[in-house]
Amino acid sequence: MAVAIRAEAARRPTPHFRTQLNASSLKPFVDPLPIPEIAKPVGLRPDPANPEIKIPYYRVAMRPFEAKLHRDLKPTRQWGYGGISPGPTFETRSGQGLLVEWANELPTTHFLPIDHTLHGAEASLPEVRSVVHLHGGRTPSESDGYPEKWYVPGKSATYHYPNQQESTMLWYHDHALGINRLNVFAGLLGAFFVRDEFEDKLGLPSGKYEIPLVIYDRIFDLEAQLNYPVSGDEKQPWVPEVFGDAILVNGKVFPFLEVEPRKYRFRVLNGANGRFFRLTLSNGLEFQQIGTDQGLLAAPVSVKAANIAPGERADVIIDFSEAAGGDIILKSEPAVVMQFRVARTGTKDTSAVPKALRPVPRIPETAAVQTRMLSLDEVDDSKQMPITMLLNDSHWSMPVTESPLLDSTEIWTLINPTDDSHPIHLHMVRFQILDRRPINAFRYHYHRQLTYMGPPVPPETGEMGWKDTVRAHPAMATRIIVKFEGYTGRYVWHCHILEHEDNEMMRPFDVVTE
Ligand SMILES: [Cu+2]
Repeated sequence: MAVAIRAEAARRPTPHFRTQLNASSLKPFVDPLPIPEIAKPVGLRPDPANPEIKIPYYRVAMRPFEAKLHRDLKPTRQWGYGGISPGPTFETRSGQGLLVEWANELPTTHFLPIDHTLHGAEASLPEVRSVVHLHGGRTPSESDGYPEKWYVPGKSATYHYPNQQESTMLWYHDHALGINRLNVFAGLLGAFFVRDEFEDKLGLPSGKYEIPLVIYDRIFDLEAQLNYPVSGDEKQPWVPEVFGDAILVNGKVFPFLEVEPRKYRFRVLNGANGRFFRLTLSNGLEFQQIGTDQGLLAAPVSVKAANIAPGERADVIIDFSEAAGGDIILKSEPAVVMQFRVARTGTKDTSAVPKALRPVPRIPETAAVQTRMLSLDEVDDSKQMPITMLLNDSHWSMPVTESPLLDSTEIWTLINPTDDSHPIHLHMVRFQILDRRPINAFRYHYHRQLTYMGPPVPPETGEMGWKDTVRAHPAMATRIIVKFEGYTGRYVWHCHILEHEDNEMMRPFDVVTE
């Protein structure tokens, strides 16, 4: 047996970073923007919450595939839900539950560099493991995709999504402990829309005028293969962040979209491992943000830029009517993202962007029964290189310390003495951002003394809606107010920079009844 294991280890290629393709050498805007297909149910099954009722049943297999990501690139090996990346888009209705069998039909060896020194990715475990999480879903604990509930090729799990929540854009992606960053980089992500009557009645641009934009960055080698960076230490290939120079939208590098001179609704998701996007239009055109992670804002806000960190969504309206016949580039300085080619004429625009969207009543701070001070920590080696990232100085495997009561409201203060902005995501719940307040990061890091250095800063206008992911900026204490409604059971909260999440920046929490 020992001999067999050694032979297996010898066969495993040593992780190394191959010569990188310079993505700026690729001609931009030569591929049309793909629109991922809509997922289709394969039948009906009894609702686990009420077996009298039958609800749609989907089966989605994770499979390896190859696809051309740019006109001038050879096909790239990827892993995708339904054999595409992004995977099929779910179109669902609020309150109408569904079942998804997520089948792992991946190969048994990984093609990206696993770091076996990370917790949950030990060499004794199967290389290829997967579990699916619906980000932003108010989902029962057993269907939430707990990171330790991974399963291997040949196995599947059937999850129940009750969709008891307001209309918004969710997304599904891999969440397997210790290799989540690699599985998502390989292509395991997709969009999931919840619709409701309230939103239908607003008359927002819809049908072919409502388009998902799933944006992420990748690095390629000279053979157009995914080139996940490594540290140089072959035993510990983990790197603290990944920033690719190729920006993909819906699976194509720097695509273009032909639009009519009218309003469009774009449902934007940052699906990157670690890159933050600050989306602007090349002509300085303002656009309207109408929603954020968990749904519509109270009113549209005019913005010149939309900031979205990994995991966050922005619901935006771009009106191309003043730009008929022109080209507009969507950018995230210094990179280009994609191009809009505006036709000279189009059909009559009967869509509306009402001045009032959906009321977002602010949760009063007095509603909170508990305030938790939670630190975001980076542990460095003697050369100031990060070794691990922690939440509240705690490792994943330590006992649960956050056990909010079901239906209670809490304030979580995320104290960030590090140099990075960490997008912090709580599963199952939605929350509001109260404020961010500058702190003395040095004093907090070394002495655990919290000293404020200025007054609280209110959230950005585009952050005033319901959120599930918040940018906790460096040298700031970011406060969120959360009502733990939905389900009891075990969930997780974590940094959505996937390299951080995989290296301990994730913790369980329990929603309890007493
Ligand atoms: Cu982080």
